Amino acid sequence: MSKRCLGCGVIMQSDNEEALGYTKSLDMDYCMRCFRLIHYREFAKLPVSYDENKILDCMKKKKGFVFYFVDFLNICKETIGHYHRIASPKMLLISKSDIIPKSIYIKKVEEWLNKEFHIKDPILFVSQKSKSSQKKVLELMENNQENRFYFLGITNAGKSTFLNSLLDMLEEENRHIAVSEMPDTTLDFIEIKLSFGTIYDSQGFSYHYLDAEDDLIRLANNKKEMKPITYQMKETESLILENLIRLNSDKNNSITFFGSANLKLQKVYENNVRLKNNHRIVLEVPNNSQVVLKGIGFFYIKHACMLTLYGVREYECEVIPSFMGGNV
Ligand SMILES: Nc1nc2c(ncn2[C@@H]2O[C@H](COP(=O)(O)OP(=O)(O)O)[C@@H](O)[C@H]2O)c(=O)[nH]1
Ligand SMILES: [Mg+2]
Repeated sequence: MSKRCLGCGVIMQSDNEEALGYTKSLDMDYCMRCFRLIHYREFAKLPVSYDENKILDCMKKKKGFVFYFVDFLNICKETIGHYHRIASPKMLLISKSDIIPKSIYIKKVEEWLNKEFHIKDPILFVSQKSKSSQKKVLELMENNQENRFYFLGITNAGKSTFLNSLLDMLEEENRHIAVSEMPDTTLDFIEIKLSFGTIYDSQGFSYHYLDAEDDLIRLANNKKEMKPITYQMKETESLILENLIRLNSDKNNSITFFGSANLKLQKVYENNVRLKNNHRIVLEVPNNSQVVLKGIGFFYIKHACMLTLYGVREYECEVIPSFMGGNV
């Protein structure tokens, strides 16, 4: 039987150094790509892009319970859309909940998810740091009539990290899966057999996250509670996020950034031309909206406006009603 890499799930091979799954010796547990990632933190980008229909089609043939992960910063119609397309019994997990500011009332976020994203099934907030969320998921699995559990969700949501925390809890840390700050770390289903059933980690659904430098994606990967900063903006001012995005509201506005504190934001005046030559889009933003920059974070925009963004494509962002303000 072909052997799968414990880190990313692809079938291992020792013939082609350039192809996925390469290992010098088939006795190893990890392919070369995962070995280098785990030991030297070297990340090799994928030569191919994956297709979410592949996972959805695959799930049609499988019987089991799905835990669907979306991290708090990437909640939007595209990422939740895949959840609705899964026919199996399922539960939505909002991951990386450790970065949610304590001032945000979780119940309100839950109501917002019910109302705006039509989530009927229960929702759970989970994180690598929350032992209670890990216990809850273990309990759900132990008391479930299914004995196959699929960890699906968007790429980089923290699926493999969460599974590793469960393995730690069960004192099975020698079976860790490869994780990284970059999307596309897990490449296929990885099967972990446990006493109460089998967990399958997956490659995850890709989505239209912002095409940014690797270093920036790493910076955007927040490991601490967020401290959102609110900017009182005049119509003549713009906000610049790193050297990536420029944003301007055509009216005086109050704009709050939710994202990694490692990302620098700067206020500039109209006569500053930075990033103005980049691709430009104009969005109609209603009162109390969130503009999600997929893969990076989101801006809360208090007042209705026309918002100009430089450095972003239409499909890399979404305007959604916010859980802040008076929407919920
Ligand atoms: N703040 C925070 N970061 C996390 C958490 N879980 C994972 N991460 C980070 O998110 C990135 C992606 O994690 P990974 O498990 O590879 O995601 P996957 O693609 O869904 O399997 C890594 O940099 C992790 O350190 C969490 O609970 N909280
Ligand atoms: Mg993974």
